[in-house]
Amino acid sequence: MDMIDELAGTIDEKCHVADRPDIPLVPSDDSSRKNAPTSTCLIVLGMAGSGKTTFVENLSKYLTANGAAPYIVNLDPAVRQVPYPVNIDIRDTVKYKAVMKKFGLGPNGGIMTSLNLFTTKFSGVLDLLEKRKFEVKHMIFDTPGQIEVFTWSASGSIITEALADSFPTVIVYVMDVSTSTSPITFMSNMLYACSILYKSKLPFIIALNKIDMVDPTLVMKWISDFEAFDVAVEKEESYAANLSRSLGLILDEFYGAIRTVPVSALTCQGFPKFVEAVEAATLEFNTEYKPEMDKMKADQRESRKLKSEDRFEKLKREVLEISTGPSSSRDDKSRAMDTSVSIGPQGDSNAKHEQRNFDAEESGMEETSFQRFLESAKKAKEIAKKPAA
Ligand SMILES: Nc1nc2c(ncn2[C@@H]2O[C@H](COP(=O)(O)OP(=O)(O)O)[C@@H](O)[C@H]2O)c(=O)[nH]1
Ligand SMILES: [Mg+2]
Repeated sequence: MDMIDELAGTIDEKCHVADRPDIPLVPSDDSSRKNAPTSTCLIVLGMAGSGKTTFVENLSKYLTANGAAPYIVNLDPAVRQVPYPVNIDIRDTVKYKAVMKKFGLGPNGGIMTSLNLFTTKFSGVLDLLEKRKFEVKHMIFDTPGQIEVFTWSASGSIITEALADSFPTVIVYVMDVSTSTSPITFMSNMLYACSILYKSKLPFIIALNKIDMVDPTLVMKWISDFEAFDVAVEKEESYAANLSRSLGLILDEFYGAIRTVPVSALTCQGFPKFVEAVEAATLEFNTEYKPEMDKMKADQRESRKLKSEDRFEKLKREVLEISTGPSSSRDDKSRAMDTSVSIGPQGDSNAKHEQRNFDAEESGMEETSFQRFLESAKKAKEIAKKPAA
């Protein structure tokens, strides 16, 4: 048993999800529910201290007060106290301090490794979510304080993709408005948001947080009007200001692909607008993202099939070259092709064997080129689309 299995073993014993008893459970295979809308997953991301946990806490209170208690998953292994009624808590599965000790890691490595370990058990989480998908309208995922642990790790991508494969999934980027009032920090925040949008390729909402502290009018203006941002950045005298100005022009396209909602996670100000934005993003997922993903998958299967046929033809021609020699005339080759059976069972099985090798090599390349294709197609779609902010 290796170290991960050993840890995962202990995980299962301790990991019993605190499934909230107040949400009634109706079997998801109930035929009357087949076409009912399922829960929307909200993955809450943002810089450390931007207010993710406070946002999840008060959004949960707000939704509960409006008759739709959400299902909440805490993915932050290092949080001391979870201030909301959590349904699945990573801390029940992985003990972050034990992981640090066992692997000799610092705090960030401990958080990252704990999330990786949890991800190895994520199919269990999906099973639990599946059972609840008709019972709750929103499934909310609070993520680790350090944003990069989720956004730039394999486990973050695996979790995001697994959720988007099963449920409408929306990224909620909590952005602290008080750290965005200078054009340069605003631009850094926006670049980060943009990188997450292009990486996740999912409907995206910016929750512009802490508006009880700082008036968001200026930042909202910069998002909707490049000229206003340009005027602000002109007052700055630095290389970063020049860079920000150029980036501002480029990111103008990106702003069209996102919804920005000013909120206060502390006072619940802006939450009704936020819930509306979630509804619009869910619709966008169902009508645009999902069909596109399904089409991409079908195209991928078709392209694999065509490539495979093409390769087989190529292989046949090569076998022919060998059997008839390079100087043979076209007719000779065709004849030899007709009698290819006469090459014998040995030749035939070699051909199949070679094709299998070829297939194995090529499928890796196809995977990469498909990813590239997917990204550029999605990017074009997102840039083209300009929903109202
Ligand atoms: N004034 C104000 N403070 C907030 C708001 N949201 C979060 N905070 C504070 O910001 C700090 C960090 O919040 P937390 O939710 O832990 O951030 P996280 O690291 O992103 O989870 C805490 O002191 C919160 O009380 C808000 O809307 N307004
Ligand atoms: Mg937090």
